[in-house]
Amino acid sequence: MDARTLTHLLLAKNYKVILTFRRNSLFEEERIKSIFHHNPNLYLQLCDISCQNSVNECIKSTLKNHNYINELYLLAANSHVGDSFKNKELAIQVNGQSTYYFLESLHNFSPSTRTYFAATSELFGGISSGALDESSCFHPRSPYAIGKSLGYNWMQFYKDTYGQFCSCGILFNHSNTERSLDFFIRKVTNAAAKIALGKQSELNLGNLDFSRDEHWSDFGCEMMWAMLNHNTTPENYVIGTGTTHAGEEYLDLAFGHFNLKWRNHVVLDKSLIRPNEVVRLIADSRKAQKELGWNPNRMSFSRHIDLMCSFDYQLEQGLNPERPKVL
Ligand code: G4F
Repeated sequence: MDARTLTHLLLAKNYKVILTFRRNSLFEEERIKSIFHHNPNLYLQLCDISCQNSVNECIKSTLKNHNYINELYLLAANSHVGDSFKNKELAIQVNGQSTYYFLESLHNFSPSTRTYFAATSELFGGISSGALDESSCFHPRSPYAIGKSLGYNWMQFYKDTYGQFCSCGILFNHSNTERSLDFFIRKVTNAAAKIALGKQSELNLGNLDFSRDEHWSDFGCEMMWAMLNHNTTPENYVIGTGTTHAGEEYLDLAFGHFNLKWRNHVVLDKSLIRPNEVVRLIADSRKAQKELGWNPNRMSFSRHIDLMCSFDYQLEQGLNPERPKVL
């Protein structure tokens, strides 16, 4: 989701964007290029981020073909927290150790490249009260978050030791219509749309006793760019709205959009409950507000859910909705 959203944003700024992709049995290039309407500034580069040799080759061939890499955004991850409990070592490799491969390669071949790493509020592990800022303690509760904490520490290491420009965005939950269907918010908006259309009657969910601080992804991606472009000092920033929403509030708004009652449709599925859970997340983003111009109140949560519900309703009708253009 973030790579797609950020690519839209960078292409609109006339950047030349090189997207890495992993080889698999399907031929992916055409599909990826068509998402961006075959923009001539978009290039694709094969890379398996779990393999040091592949990352090295990727950096070297990008430098050979394009001469320089001004900015590198490390967004690729196994981003499903629940899934990481089943694939623990992969979560460490992909979400953490891959950061070392890129930073070491840049150290050797392109030390002036500015690097962004997608850190996450999952690092904090959640708290019962109060808001979390850049100085709050980390308490990772999943293999996903343990991997991300490794990546975060590699960023600090290359910044402190070699003076590389390394900036971490500690983004709280974020989503837009490019969120995949296995994340709570999109699973809920999409299911509500399908139920409204009579295409589905039940929705299986796990734990509802959580709350999250959720922003529209396009706004968070603007901050990723700002972190690498605002001044000469690399810093880490918390990005969130400062308000938190309970699981049931997501359901109330999404089902309410279609005049439905979620209690008539939601079924508890124990297999979706995680072995350990981040219960409550809320951001203190004052540093980003002051230094990057982050506006935590740019979109209300109800509008956020409405936009996703409207998109999913059109999608489930077989239409081809455009991603919402929001200001
Ligand atoms: O939508 P989720 O899977 O997102 P989660 O775990 O908060 O992580 C997201 O945000 C992080 C930033 O804070 C990112 F780092 C991460 O990559 C990802 O984008 O789950 C949200 C909540 C959880 O408490 C989960 O237990 O929803 C609960 N939940 C209940 N039923 C479910 C389901 N989550 C999912 N994915 N699917 C369910 O059926």
